[in-house]
Amino acid sequence: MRIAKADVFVSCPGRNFVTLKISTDCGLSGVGDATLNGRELAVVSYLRDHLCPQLVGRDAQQIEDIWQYFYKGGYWRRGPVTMSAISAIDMALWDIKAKAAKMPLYQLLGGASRERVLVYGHCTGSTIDAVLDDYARHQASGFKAIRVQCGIPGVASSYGLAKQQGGKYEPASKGKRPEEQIWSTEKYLNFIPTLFDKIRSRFGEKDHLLHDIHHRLTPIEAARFGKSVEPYHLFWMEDPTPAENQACFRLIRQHTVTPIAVGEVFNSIWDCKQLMEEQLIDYIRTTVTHAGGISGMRRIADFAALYQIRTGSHGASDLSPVSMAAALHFDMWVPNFGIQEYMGYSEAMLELFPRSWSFADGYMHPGDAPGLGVDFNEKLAEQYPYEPACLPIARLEDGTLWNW
Ligand code: CS2
Ligand code: MG
Repeated sequence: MRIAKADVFVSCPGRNFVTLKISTDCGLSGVGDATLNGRELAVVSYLRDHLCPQLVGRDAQQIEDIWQYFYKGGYWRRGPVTMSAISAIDMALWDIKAKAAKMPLYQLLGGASRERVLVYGHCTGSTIDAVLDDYARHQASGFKAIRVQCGIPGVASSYGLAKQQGGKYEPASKGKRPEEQIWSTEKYLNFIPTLFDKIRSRFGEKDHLLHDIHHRLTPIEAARFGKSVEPYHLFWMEDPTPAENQACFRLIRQHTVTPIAVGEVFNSIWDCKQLMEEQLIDYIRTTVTHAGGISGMRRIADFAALYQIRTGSHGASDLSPVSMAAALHFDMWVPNFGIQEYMGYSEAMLELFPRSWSFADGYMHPGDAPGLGVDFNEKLAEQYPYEPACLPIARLEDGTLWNW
């Protein structure tokens, strides 16, 4: 089965998605997601100008050899651009292989390890009252696990807030320059325990509560954060501090039993090594789109299992419905599954990517269509050309550039 064509599409049905379609000489084709929010065109060029021409003529069944060919063969290993491109190829080839086997991908991976996939949704609001309303809406739509982000009194723009009340959170803004936001660690740390106290007092203990710190704290501040929310039993605190110096997570661990999730910005197993070997985290957030596709994620999850670390894949809506489909197949199979993020998509996005996955009662299922069970409507995509957009940056109140 030879690869006849590999095409890259950038489409913007409200936000930009990069989609790879690989077609074979036997008529089967597969899709992969290569979206790297705010840096989309770098991956488009990496694929179009460098990898796609080398794919044509290769045997589409040799997924592992193709992965190694682009990983080792590129010489410049790793990095988000390279790995997003490799990920999309890997996803598309697994799609083709599963279609050829006439199986949904999770069957080909080894079969279902569970009946359905627990997902968490995003509850946001600019005030505690707005958060309580949005939380009730999430409960009513079935979610059993809810991430909670709230505006911080006295801070003009916090991470994780929807632009309109009740709307979906979308961090990127249109245009070629990033929006600038202001951050105050002191105000945040003083406010957060009150938020979780209000949630637990109103809604009780039955849901899983999650929170994303989005790399904003230093290790000792993260330790204080973790301790201060222990009475509210969080499922996890996410990205408490940047994970470049992984040894600094030891300090957080010495002070708190609040579980830690890290890894949405990681792109290979090497980024996970120390955090896992020293058991400094509890959940690994890598995704099929940025960490080497299904093949990369399998290696990471098996390594994580040695340390009883479970998966909790990034599933923000800046990862396309193709990524969501691949993630759900992976989640159905992976033995050490923890949870999956699911923010949902707009109608326009869903129309562009017809799919077999479904959501009910706080859980998802990838469906039983052969392959990934997701398609890409190329014709419709012509109506949604690329629109430049950027992720924001954050500054402290005195103007110092901070981690967004
Ligand atoms: C986030 C994302 O979903 C998450 O946990 O941290 O919202 C992240 O900011 C975006 O994916 C960046 O593109
Ligand atoms: Mg996050």
